[in-house]
Amino acid sequence: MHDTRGGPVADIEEARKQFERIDTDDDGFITAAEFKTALAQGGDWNVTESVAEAIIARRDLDGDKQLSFDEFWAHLNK
Ligand SMILES: [Ca+2]
Ligand SMILES: [Ca+2]
Repeated sequence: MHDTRGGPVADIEEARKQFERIDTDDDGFITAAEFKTALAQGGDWNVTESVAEAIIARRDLDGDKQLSFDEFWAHLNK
């Protein structure tokens, strides 16, 4: 655990909650299907699975086609 104070960084607790909301099967990875569902629930019904895959691919650092929390978090901190 890091405890770095004094920088305007995103809140890791909030990020964790958001990640867990998207990761509906709780396996610790966000797939394109889970991401698409989350966006649809947020009102973005235009997102198709291939769009979700493209978004995942941009954030996917290790190329496994899923987002780990580290990848999700790294993206938030860009
Ligand atoms: Ca999952
Ligand atoms: Ca990945």
